[in-house]
Amino acid sequence: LPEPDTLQKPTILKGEYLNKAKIAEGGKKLRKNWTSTWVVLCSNQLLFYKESKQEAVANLKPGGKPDGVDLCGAVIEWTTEKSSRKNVIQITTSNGHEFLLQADHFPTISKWHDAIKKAADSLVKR
Ligand code: I3P
Repeated sequence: LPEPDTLQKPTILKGEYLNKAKIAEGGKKLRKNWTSTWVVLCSNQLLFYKESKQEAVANLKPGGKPDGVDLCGAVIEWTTEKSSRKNVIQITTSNGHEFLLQADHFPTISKWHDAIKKAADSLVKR
């Protein structure tokens, strides 16, 4: 299967299923809808796929185009206020999109928190 263009950027953290909810778009609040998504971290963006590459291959279809989040200027923080769930991080992009990412397994989400924060911070310092 051909690689989507976005996957040719250096991958920092390989795919993993996380729970995701987009809660605001351009500063406007959205109705929360948690879905499981395959998350891939590249140098300057976070990609959300419907399913992992293995599953796409197994289902004999291309992986599909991911949704991308530009991490330049994004703020990543733990939140206990935006959800009743445990282990939730919030990503606020420079254009006012807000996402929540969550995993029941704390070390899993903690690893993503640190990696996304590091990626975003490195983009700011340039
Ligand atoms: C939402 C749903 C979410 C919940 C959210 C509810 O209801 O139960 O799971 O978020 O809480 O509004 P609905 O399905 O009717 O839209 P959490 O699981 O993150 O708590 P919220 O309104 O406090 O964000």
